[in-house]
Amino acid sequence: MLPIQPPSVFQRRRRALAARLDRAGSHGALLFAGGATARNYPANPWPLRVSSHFLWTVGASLADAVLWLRRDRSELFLPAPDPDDALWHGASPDFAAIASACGLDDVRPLPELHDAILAEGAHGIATVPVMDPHTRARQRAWLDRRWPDDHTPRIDTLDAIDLALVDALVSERLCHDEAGIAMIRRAVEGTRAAHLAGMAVTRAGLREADVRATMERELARRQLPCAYGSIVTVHGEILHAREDGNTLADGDLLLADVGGECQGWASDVTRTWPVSGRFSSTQRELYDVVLAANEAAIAMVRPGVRYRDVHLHASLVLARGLVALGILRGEPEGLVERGAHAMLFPHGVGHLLGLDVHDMEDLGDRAGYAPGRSRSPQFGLGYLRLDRELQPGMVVTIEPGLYRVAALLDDDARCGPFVRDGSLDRERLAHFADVRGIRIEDDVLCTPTDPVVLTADIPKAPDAVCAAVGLASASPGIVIG
Ligand SMILES: [Mn+2]
Repeated sequence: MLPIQPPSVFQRRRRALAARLDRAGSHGALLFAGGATARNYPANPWPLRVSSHFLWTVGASLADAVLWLRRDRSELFLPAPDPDDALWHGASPDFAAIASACGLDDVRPLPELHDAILAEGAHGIATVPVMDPHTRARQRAWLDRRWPDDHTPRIDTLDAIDLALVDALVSERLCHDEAGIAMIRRAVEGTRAAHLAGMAVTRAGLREADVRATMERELARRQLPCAYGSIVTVHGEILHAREDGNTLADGDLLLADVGGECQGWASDVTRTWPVSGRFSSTQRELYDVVLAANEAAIAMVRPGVRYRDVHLHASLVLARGLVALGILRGEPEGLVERGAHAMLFPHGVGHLLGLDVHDMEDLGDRAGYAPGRSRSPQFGLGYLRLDRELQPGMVVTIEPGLYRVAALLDDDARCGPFVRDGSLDRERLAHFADVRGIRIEDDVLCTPTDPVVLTADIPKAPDAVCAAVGLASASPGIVIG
């Protein structure tokens, strides 16, 4: 698959990355695309998803390709096509067409790269470990790296030369260029259609899988793969619910966390809506609390604001709402400081979004956390994936939620102290039994001035959500899968 954006986009990125490598004293880098993993036999692979570092610099999705990036030259190396490929997969990619679409100096057969590495010596060439085990084994062998082969190496144990490449990639990829933002917008367009279709088709008696199929259909017909495993569930309290066989009933809330990706650029959106098209009073009260936290956090997405403070402010707005409803007791500031809100909001308020849904999380916290910062030991805050000052061009998710997780509320070590000191009123919470989980997630672009909510057109105000639910049955002319 060749890039839909002009070659100048990738040439500019490669020049910027090469200049950083040069300043770090490295004379070149190999960026491996990675390959498809076989299921039970090689001709039946899992879908190919090449490395995001490769996509960022080359733009094309080419299995087992390797970019050799140097200051004055960008060469792509491709496996020699198997004679049977034309029979089963159609004509092999034309090297000249790839070179032209990606703005490369040359495209050459992969064996020539291996020979060149052997001739030049592997130690001066930087690389980043990829997830695909076959490619990682090749990286270790060709470049003589001593990474463990059973899991992603811890980033801070990489060789200095590789770490310089990691830091150069982080510096370049934290803030997106206009081309990258345009791609996220394209992904968001499809994701919006998916959420509107999901809301429209929802009615009691369907299964979760029916709604998921309707949503993913909107992505598929736009040729957008899912950026992550869709979550469409009446059990919103299961943070990464994967089962989707439950039948929808009036009185349920349906939580849908579904997003498409456009040539790798991701969107990540959650909406929660009532199956009947009407919130109960208890559902509406908690929905309004989550929405207030979502909006307050979005308003803070400005240059120089520390993302941890966005998380803490969202937590404070949630705590205030929960105190007003009698579920939490005490001063909201003190409750957040002690982490009491995490019994109901156990995760971080969001993360970096870009070419990966959790952008650059293959680099551990090297991307998400500013140098010198590390994860908090406190339950809840410790799940925060991003703790940097925001800058124009960054795209982050803002996704506060409220969940009644029985296993967490029954966990005496974590929750007991807050029940015993009266901070959490479990009897009052039980009054909200028709709420299992609510999350409202938007994708937000930091600009020099006001934040831009890329997902603003996907309904989230309660009336707008309710108006969108069930439209397909109300207007039989609308054809749903
Ligand atoms: Mn997310």
